[in-house]
Amino acid sequence: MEFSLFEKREKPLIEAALIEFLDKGTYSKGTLGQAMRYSLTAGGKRIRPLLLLATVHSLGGDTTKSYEIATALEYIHTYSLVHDDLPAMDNDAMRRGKPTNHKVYGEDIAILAGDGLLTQAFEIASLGSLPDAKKLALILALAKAAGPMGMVAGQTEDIEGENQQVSLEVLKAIHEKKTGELLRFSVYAGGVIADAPSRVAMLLNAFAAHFGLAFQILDDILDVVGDSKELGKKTGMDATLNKSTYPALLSLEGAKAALENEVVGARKTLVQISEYYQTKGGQFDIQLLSDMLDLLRLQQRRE
Ligand code: GRG
Repeated sequence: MEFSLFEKREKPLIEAALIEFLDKGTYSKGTLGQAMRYSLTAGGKRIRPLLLLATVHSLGGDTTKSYEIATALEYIHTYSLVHDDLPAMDNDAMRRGKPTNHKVYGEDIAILAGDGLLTQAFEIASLGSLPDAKKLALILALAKAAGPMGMVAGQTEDIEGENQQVSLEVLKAIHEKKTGELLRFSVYAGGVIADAPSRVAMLLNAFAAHFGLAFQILDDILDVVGDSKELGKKTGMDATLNKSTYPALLSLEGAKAALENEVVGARKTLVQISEYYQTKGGQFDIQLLSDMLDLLRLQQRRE
């Protein structure tokens, strides 16, 4: 299936699920609920839930049982952006083309809205009709991916790396945690929901690692060459904060080559998954995830 068709079908369902769970919260009508809703509905690309659902679909799994965990994932991603934009962190005024949460609701409520999104994510992840053993495995993996061994650790290392040149190896390790872990979880969760055999789960993990790195390199490239209106946020922030990035360490051309390298690596793992199913029997729809990779590659060529 083409990703563009899949996205057309799934994105409205994701948007509906994001709001449905928010509306179930007793606090949803007050300022806290409004602040949570503001960032949830500010128009994100929904890459992580789409990647999760695309993984489930490509393995022939049931996407209808996946919305709780996909929603929980987007809640956590949204919280991370709200907190990342705070004055104590990146101090951003615009996100997704709109004023950041703290610019509208104040720092105190923005911090609490992030806390609310993070906590409610785990409540949502515990709902739905997946077997309890799968839910438990997913909740554990999500906590690890988002927590002090994953995204929070990456954000800490990123902050500590400001105003100093870090090596490419260190930069990669930061990215793997800060951005990579949630993307890796998206693909992992898809494999769990669709009962991927262990060999496929291993290959999916390799695919996700390449995808995550490609995604972050693209973000670094777009911060240099992207259009701030199109991106919905200020560009050039990495240079302002004196951050080590792929373009800073490798030059723009070097960063583009590194992105291409990750895309090629990711595609190889998809081919290996396809070959596995050809020999063992079973279907794998390679196009969906392959199309998502192409989107990463095309974005950096737009300028
Ligand atoms: C505050 C604990 C804590 C963590 C924040 C992910 C993160 C950690 C900060 C975001 C910083 C950043 C801009 C990273 C680059 C990659 C990235 C996560 C971009 C934003 O994700 P998209 O492109 O955003 O999926 P949308 O708006 O489409 O949801």
